[in-house]
Amino acid sequence: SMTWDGYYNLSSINDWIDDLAATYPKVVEVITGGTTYEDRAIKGLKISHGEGRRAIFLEGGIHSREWISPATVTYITNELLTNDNEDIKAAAHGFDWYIFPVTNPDGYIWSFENARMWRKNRRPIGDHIGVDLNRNWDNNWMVVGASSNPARDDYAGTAPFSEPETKSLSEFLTSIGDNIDMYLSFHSYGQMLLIPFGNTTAPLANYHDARNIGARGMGALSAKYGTLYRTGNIAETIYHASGGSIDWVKEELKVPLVYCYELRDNGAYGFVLPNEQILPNNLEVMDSLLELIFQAKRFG
Ligand code: 0X9
Ligand code: ZN
Repeated sequence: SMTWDGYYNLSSINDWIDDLAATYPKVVEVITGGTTYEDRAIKGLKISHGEGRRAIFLEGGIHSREWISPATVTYITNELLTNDNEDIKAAAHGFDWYIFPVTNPDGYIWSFENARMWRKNRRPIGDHIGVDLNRNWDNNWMVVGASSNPARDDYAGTAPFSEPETKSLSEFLTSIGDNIDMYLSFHSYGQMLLIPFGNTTAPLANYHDARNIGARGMGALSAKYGTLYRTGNIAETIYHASGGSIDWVKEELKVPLVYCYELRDNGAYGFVLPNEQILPNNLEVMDSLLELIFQAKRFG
């Protein structure tokens, strides 16, 4: 089992998913969200306490150097399965949960074993390696804040969904899309909760509800340690960038609530967030998630 006092490599996370399915066979199912360039499974799990529930989708680790993302997603998973708190149990039982802690497995291994700051996948493109999987989705592909230069960290790929990871994960998403109430993508760093779209500051149809719900969630996040998050439109709050996962999920799958967390910190340690901050981060994000769910119900 995991203790979240350090970061776990891909095989530890994948073994842990198998352990959960063995421990909770009636509730946990191992699922595959697709396949990577290096032919690894994008391994995840579905938590379900019965038929007919709406779903929440958690996407972690699409940028491999953002290690706090899989750490957060695995922690949430564990809480949903083990915590006896009434609110957590209600969330766990009230929804189907589709959870992928590491959606860029090839990159995650590369970041652990070879280059800590690796962000992209590992597909060779000419003399360079890797596509930014958060620029490769088929929504406003290559419109803004994305590069056509494979040497760059924000290289968008050769075409929309040119990458096996985004293509196969998007196909999995399409298969369940109608059921999803909320989609959360976990990144670091910067302490923000981002709302589509990344190509424009023009508000999406339910922007004001999404922002209200999000801001209340971030209020709950700050209660424990005073950590402050900013909530708002991607283009306004961080920068213009298109081809990201949440934009596609919002526009193509019409999922009502989609958010991108930029987790701790504010730049003191950046992507290399110290071990001591993993649990505090996880605890405050868990508080925010429960509040997001609660507020989403209030706003219908
Ligand atoms: O640039 C990104 O992909 C994200 N920031 S990060 O520092 N983690 O790389 C922001 C993603 C939000 N943008 C869209 N979904 N369009
Ligand atoms: Zn990121």
